[in-house]
Amino acid sequence: MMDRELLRLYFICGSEDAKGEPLETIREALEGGVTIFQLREKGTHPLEGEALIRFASDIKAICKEHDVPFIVNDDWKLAEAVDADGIHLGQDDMAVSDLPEYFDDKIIGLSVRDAAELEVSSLEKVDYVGTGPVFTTPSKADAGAAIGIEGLVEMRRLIGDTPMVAIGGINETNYKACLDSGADGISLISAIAWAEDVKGAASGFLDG
Ligand code: TZP
Ligand code: MG
Repeated sequence: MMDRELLRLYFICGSEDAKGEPLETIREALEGGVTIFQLREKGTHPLEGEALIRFASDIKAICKEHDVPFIVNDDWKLAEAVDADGIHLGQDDMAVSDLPEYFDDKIIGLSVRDAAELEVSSLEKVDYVGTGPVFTTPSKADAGAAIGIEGLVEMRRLIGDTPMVAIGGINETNYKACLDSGADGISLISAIAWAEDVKGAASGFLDG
């Protein structure tokens, strides 16, 4: 099982989730105290091929400078190519059990929104669960209905001790409720990526 404290402030970002230069946004967020980072390359013109590998390698180097684990969303080949610290899979991605051996000693995250998804998920090799969207999110069109704080509490009850990070619509007014309701940490895109002051926004989420 992973160190659950690493989940405390989980920043997710892709090349389109930034006002300016994405690598600069990521650097500022890490300077603000982000504890784990995920590259989630979605959007209208996602980077591909060599450009994506270069972007991922640059992020990995920034994460390394800050001693922050670097996780790749969905794409195990990219994760392996850049020697990432882990992978995050959703319910519609490949099965955790089909991941190659490379991931045996890496961090494996799985999105599980509710009891029904938990029922069809094996957590055997899973290091942490991402649960949500807790609130309405501007960052994922197909995220489905918000599960609310009640949904988070219910997931904690169902998964026992498994490390869990809350995701979806988390901001400065609601993050403490997530931490008080069974989440080991909070996972955010917009409240950090689109903040006027990225570093200040990130560090603010470490209060309390
Ligand atoms: N999965 C569920 S909600 C979400 C993902 C990737 C998006 C979270 O972004 P934001 O902007 O923090 O709501
Ligand atoms: Mg996915």
